[in-house]
Amino acid sequence: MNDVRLYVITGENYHPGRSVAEVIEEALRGGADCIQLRDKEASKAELMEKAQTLRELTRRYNVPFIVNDYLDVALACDADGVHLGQEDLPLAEARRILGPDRIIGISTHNIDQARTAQKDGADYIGVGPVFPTGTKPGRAAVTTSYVSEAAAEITIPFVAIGGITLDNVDHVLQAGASRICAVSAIVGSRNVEATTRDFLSRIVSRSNGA
Ligand code: 3NM
Repeated sequence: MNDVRLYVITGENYHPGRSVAEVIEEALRGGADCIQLRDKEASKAELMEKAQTLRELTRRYNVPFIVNDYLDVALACDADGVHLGQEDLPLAEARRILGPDRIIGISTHNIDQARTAQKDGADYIGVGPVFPTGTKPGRAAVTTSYVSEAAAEITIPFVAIGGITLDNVDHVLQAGASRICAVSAIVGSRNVEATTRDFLSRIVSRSNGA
């Protein structure tokens, strides 16, 4: 996860009438360098089909592929890893099932959760939601101050997530994030490839000290 700069998560509600494969391929063409399948509505069979499609696609672009929530789907499609929430299977059990080589990411919403995830052997953490977001309603925004805390203390890679758009991404980068994760601002945009490219150039210019 070290090299990841722009992590894109699927959100099919944001692109009615277009397939997840089509939209994610545009993000990959724009330079997304990690992809997560997140679908809280699909049946396991549907999820498996999407996972296989995205697995093939991400392999072609040589980009890590992560499955949200479901270890069985991740293993069955040979994903690179899983992403788990605070309420999901504990990290130690997930590690036992997945082995040492697959990536395990954990959502964190405060610095204590981040410390715990790091101590327990997470490969990366999510830090968010930085801003209020309709993609994960009902969860309070942690603001850029949690991004700064994580940047000061956490040594494993972290991705800032939640309500991040081209209008506010510079604040998140200024607060210390070097990896950005987004759903709606990318998969819901009119030109997914161009928007991905714009996000990436902001991230890269910030990490070059611009
Ligand atoms: N996890 P958007 S925020 C999936 O804070 C997810 O753990 C979050 O979507 C967390 O880019 C979030 O559309 C939603 O705001 C991100």
